[in-house]
Amino acid sequence: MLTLFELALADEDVRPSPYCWIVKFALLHKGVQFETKPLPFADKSKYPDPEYGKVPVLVSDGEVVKESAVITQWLDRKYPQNPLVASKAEKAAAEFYAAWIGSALYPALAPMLMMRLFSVIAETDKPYFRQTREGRFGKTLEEVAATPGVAERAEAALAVLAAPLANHRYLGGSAPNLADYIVFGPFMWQRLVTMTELYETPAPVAQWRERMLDLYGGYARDAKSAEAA
Ligand SMILES: N[C@@H](CCC(=O)N[C@@H](CS)C(=O)NCC(=O)O)C(=O)O
Repeated sequence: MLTLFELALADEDVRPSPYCWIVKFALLHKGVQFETKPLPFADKSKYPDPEYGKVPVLVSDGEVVKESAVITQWLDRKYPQNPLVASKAEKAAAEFYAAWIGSALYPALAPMLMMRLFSVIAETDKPYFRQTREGRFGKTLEEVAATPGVAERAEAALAVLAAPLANHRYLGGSAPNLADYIVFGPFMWQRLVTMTELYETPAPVAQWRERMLDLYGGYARDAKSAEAA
């Protein structure tokens, strides 16, 4: 059995970590059985590798595999059927999208989501969350939430994503591949923190989002959101 460790909010059934969503989709793509286990943000002693202190971590028969990109490569080696990336070109495209979400999408989404996320994490995690995130941003969570122009920034980023999605059902072409799962991570992060529409989504992106929610028996659509908690 494969065990995926992921972060949980105050309601342990709410699991929005975007990098964990990449791995969940990769596991579903492979069709392998897996279980998920919740972890708190702050208490690293509960982590399979406390020193690493991050998720996703996948444990397989005592083997501990860390970091989403390493895990997806490990999955393609261990389960060669139905590759997540079928060629070097697909791998290069996935790497491009990973960099794009980091430079274009997260900087726009994070200010919109940080305070909302803070309000739905466990009380015991709040001091740790505030300290680490404020250290990362170099300002208070309240100041981060007041960042101007983030909806416009998200819309500009999604206009780029709409270009391939206007011509293809998935970033992987006619079927989803790792690029889709990487880009969908931030969308799940947002969806499980808030269902509120925070910006205008171009039609090709909105339609792709619905297709992603429907994959694998509606696995992502059925995921519990903090607003339902
Ligand atoms: N580059 C890593 C990023 C992992 C990461 O940032 N994980 C976050 C959750 S999405 C985390 O573990 N945070 C723990 C913390 O904030 O202490 C990957 O791709 O796996």
